[in-house]
Amino acid sequence: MPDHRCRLYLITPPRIDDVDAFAAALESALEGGDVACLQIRCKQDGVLDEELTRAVTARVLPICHAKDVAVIINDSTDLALALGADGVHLGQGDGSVKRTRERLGPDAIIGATCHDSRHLAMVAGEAGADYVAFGAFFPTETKEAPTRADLELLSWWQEVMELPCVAIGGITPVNARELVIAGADFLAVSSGVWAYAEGPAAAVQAFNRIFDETNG
Ligand code: 3NM
Repeated sequence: MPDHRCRLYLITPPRIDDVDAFAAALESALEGGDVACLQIRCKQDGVLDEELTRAVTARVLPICHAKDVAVIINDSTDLALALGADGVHLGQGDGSVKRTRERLGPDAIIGATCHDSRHLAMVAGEAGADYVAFGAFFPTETKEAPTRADLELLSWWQEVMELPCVAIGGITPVNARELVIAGADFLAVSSGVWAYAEGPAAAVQAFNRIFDETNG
């Protein structure tokens, strides 16, 4: 059992056609229970949609900040700076953690995608990342995930490292429990919340119930 409570790390849906409708869905989701942060991930065929990122971020920042939910921009330090977000999530090709820290300052949240690699995660940690993300744990249609990560990686990281780890990829309330027990500090979820049959608020509630039950 983990000795601290796992938290939900929301990721925007793979498509946002209507920013206001998404804002309403987000407000509903945040009524469902605790959410640590929202990652704004607006990509079309793997390419960052800058205009949509700007529109979504401007719309959701006040909603998130009213609920103490941090806003993290996927891939772009420039946009994180320009939009006044709380941090950035870096893919392996999105620039170095060290340089990003210099640009964003000590208080910004900087996360790093580390796939299934202990080595990449240790490098990111050394460079000053605030969290490392491992995945994909389960099949996902949200992204063409290049690697599959396993529970043993989470357990090892939790045992050896202080730095928080985020589990990502295909996570739903049905498969979340084993990740929490293995040692994930955060579960990063997109479709497991937005496509949940009973709606996003019920999904957030279901995840939080699991976090309560597995909190050692
Ligand atoms: N990164 P869903 S998997 C954005 O493996 C992302 O690095 C992944 O969305 C990785 O919760 C993934 O819908 C998709 O599977 C997450």
